[in-house]
Amino acid sequence: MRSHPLRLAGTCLATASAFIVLCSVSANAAQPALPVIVQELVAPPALPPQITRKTPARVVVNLTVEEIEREIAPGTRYTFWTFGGTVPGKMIRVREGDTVELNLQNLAGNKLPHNIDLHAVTGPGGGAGQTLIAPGNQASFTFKALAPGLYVYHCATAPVGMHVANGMYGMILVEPKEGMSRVDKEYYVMQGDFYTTGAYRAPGLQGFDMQKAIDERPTYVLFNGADGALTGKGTLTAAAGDKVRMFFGVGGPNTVSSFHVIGAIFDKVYTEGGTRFQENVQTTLVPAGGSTIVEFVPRVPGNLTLVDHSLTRAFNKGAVGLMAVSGPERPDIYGKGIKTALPGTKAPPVVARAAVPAATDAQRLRGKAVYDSTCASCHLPDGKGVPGVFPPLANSDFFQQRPYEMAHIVLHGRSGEMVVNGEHYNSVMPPQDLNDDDVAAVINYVSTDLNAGKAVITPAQVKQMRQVKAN
Ligand code: HEC
Ligand SMILES: [Cu+2]
Repeated sequence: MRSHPLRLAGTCLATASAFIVLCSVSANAAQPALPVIVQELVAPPALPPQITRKTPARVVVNLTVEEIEREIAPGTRYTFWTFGGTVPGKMIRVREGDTVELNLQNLAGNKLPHNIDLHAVTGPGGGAGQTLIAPGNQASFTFKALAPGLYVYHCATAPVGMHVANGMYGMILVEPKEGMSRVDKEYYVMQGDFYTTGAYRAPGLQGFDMQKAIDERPTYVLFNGADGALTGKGTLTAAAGDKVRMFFGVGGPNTVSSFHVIGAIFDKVYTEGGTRFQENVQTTLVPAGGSTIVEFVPRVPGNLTLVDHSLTRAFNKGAVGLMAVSGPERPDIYGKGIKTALPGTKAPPVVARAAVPAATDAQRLRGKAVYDSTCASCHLPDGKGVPGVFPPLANSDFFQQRPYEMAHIVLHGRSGEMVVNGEHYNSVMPPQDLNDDDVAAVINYVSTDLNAGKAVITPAQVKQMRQVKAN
């Protein structure tokens, strides 16, 4: 696209109307061609690095639609439809004024047509029409990123709610021309609601339940497409004093998020992913198909917990994530606390204990099944836990001191300081939604198989214990 001044000069002389047309083309052609940059796509919660460029570019984005079966929860599988093989889809990062060349491939092995609608596009459909393709095809279209902001993209193929519910969303960040302030850590997290034929954490391969989706009764509400994506090995990290920036979006299709980080106050919230920010915010509301950019500085060590503050989603549908913060204790900011009984208060009544028969083979198998599907995601399949994050259940001195009482923790959850095998933990274990038989089976399994102990509790005792509030 080099300019040819001689030829253009000649053409401009032709006629009055040709003068206008051809000379405006020549003005375009005279601009130097934009440098071409191929976007490097990475899996969430990572994202492309901050842009240092001060001039526009043509950014080439190669996105592949992949329909893949994988775990939605430990022991539960689901067929996700994805942009780039991940939920959310790989994050795109460009600069205001860039021209984006979006190349979409629908793999031949896929079953359905798909497309992409990017909220960063100015124009009808956001690219949906240009990119609608059957399996085994590719589509390409370009758009100019006119306005800075954090934008959701998603599949817009009918039934759109179903394509989105199966994981077809991601985000594109259009950085303002002047760039963004430097931070120490950036993370990319998206919330989505999922509708499976079986109940929450029902094992095996689950189908999509259209009626639940229409009724807006999600089985799962998840961060980054899996129950436990941001806990255990997926726990986010930061050091005390780090400037943390989080790009948070909601793919939906239906729920909005009351996004909150337990133990942090957002210094800045770029509400709805736009240009202006609010300061000192506890919880920010993020619409379906919308986003927010939050910035905060963790100051004390321990685990921060990401939640949708519509809390049964967090504790009963999976919308929980962790950020492990390292650094020295700061009692001036966050005191340890002292707990004592009120004068004259007796110890709480102890639940009467009958002799516990040895577990049968069936009970032990049941205990292992419950463990693998419910506990292993945090405490790990071998029960060794994650130092400083999830305490070990295998050879745990804490467990062995009062194995019977551990059913309290499973029934009612637990939070706060604890020391297991000399290591400090200060986190949250949500109450586990299990029946009396399963609680007894899993506690006995942890006792016999992970701690070389004996069976310690019966379902009847678990039932009694449900009445007693945990402390
Ligand atoms: C979402 C993650 C998560 C799940 C799922 C979970 N736990 Fe925990 N668990 C924790 C955390 C975090 C702690 C530490 C809580 C604290 O710091 O107060 C903990 C503590 C414990 C403890 C006491 C400490 C120890 O290591 O002995 C026991 C016992 C326990 N969990 C048992 C279970 C059992 C049994 C299950 C499955 C039925 C289970 N947990 C499922 C996160 C989890
Ligand atoms: Cu689709």
